[in-house]
Amino acid sequence: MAELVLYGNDVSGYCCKVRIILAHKHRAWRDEAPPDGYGSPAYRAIVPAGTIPALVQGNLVLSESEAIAEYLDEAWPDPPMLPGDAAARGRLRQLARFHDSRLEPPLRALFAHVAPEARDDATVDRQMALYAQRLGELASLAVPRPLLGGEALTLADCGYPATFMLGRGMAGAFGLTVAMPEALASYEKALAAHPSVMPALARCRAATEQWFAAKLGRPLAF
Ligand SMILES: N[C@@H](CCC(=O)N[C@@H](CS)C(=O)NCC(=O)O)C(=O)O
Repeated sequence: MAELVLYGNDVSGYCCKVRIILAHKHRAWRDEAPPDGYGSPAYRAIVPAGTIPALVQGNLVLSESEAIAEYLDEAWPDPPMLPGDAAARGRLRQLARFHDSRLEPPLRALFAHVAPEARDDATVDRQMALYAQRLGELASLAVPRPLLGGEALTLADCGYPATFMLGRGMAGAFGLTVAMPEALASYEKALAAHPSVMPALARCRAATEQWFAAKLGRPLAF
């Protein structure tokens, strides 16, 4: 079987998501940086969308972390990460998509505002309020037991560890606190302690700490 190559970087939460799934499926893979950076002509010659993460396996080139996630789950069904009947699977997909389309975007909108000299305080307040609102919506949508699908890690869980960590970093960078709904606080702890999550999250955290320190001109603990 052709080798799995993951194009990405360490700071991207979407790459972290895919690394968690690869680890949970006990897959060996090779990490590659996009040649000349993501979005470059050299990278687009390999991955037309120009985004990271992308998974390449022989002739197969996949971008979009959700497509990669579902491919990995179908190609290596053990352990199953989208278990249950159609309704259960629909709920898990809903929670996975909620991460990508609702929870993470308010934080992404703040990337350009972390450096103090480039910061717009009104944008920071608006996007951090939106992030807090979306955490509340997630707490209404989900019943972690302790993970979103119960005891076992599912595809619904894999985007959240890096984004919860990034949310804490953003709050720390702006001198704010984000009130984590109680159910999500225990969920975050359960995720961070999961053996398939820990290595990918540690790697993402180290890169994110460096990124914040470079933008802020000082170390940031979060
Ligand atoms: N929906 C995409 C989001 C991935 C994404 O936004 N990646 C960023 C880096 S974290 C990227 O490649 N940005 C380059 C661009 O948008 O051109 C996925 O799930 O893979």
